[in-house]
Amino acid sequence: MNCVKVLVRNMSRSQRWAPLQRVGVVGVPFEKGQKKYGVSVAPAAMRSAGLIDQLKEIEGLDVVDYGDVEVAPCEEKANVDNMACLPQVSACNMTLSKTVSRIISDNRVAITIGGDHSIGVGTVDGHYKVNEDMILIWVDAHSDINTNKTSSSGSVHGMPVALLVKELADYWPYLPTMDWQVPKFSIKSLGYIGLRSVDNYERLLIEKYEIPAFAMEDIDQHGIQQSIKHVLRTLDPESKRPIHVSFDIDSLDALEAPSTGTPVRGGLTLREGICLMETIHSTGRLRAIDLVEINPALGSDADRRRTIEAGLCILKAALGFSRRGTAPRGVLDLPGKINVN
Ligand SMILES: [Mn+2]
Repeated sequence: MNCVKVLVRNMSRSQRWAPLQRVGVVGVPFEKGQKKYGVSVAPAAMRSAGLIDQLKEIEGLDVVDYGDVEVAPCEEKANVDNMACLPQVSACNMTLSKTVSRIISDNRVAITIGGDHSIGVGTVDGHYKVNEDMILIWVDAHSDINTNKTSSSGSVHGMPVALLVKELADYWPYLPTMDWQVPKFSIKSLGYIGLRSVDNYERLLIEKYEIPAFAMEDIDQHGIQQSIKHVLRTLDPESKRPIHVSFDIDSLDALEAPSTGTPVRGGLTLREGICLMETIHSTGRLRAIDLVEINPALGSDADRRRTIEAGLCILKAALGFSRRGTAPRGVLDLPGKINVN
């Protein structure tokens, strides 16, 4: 009796959560959330490395390219202490939020190619506006949850999580130009994977709010697959909420992805990154992926190629590419059909 019940429940769940085979890609050539030149070139570099065609090669995947978000020059000055280029960050994210909302409303997985990680404000804001029950998996060497008061750099790419969550709204001063973004997402729906460079105040917040955070030593202990499964179970015990993955390429070890602005050694191997994304794909509930902080201007040609290739592997793993290979559909039925004639 119990076995039958479990089987029926599992069947209905898998029917309900078959992976969405439709994706929309948007590029964000934006780099004002940090200080190094080059991360804005990543969408063009990813496209010329074959991003769209490689996604189209995944069996059954319907890919639409929504182009790049227009990043208008922003002359507006807004004086907020220790927060560089806030008006530019704000303007870009406002447009991006609308685009991500549109892609998800079109019943597609939103794939956003950054750009620096400040664009996570726009992608999560846009996703949340369509799916208020979404959970957020932040895959990163850093926790990106500083405010302008705790940041040592003043770069907004270290602050997007703190801007997004409602529980930290009171930690911020009034932010001119940011009125469009009202933080409603709850810190209780956030989990981390890959941490290994966390500031003191960031650690305080992770502990205060009991955020499921798997730093590299936790991944060493439990393995990547059990780590992500634990985070997903903690945030969503009933396995029913849409998933947003914000993937910073610096979560990978600097040997795997050297062309990035703030590399940290001792990170995820590419295989762990692939396994992580395959596990998330297998839930059928992935609805948005950000791939950020690839900087093709840093390092040698080989570094640049290796980093872009790693990014492509991560995206493909998230969208159903199988390392085992995929047999063409229907071919095994052919002999029977041929015999009819
Ligand atoms: Mn980041």
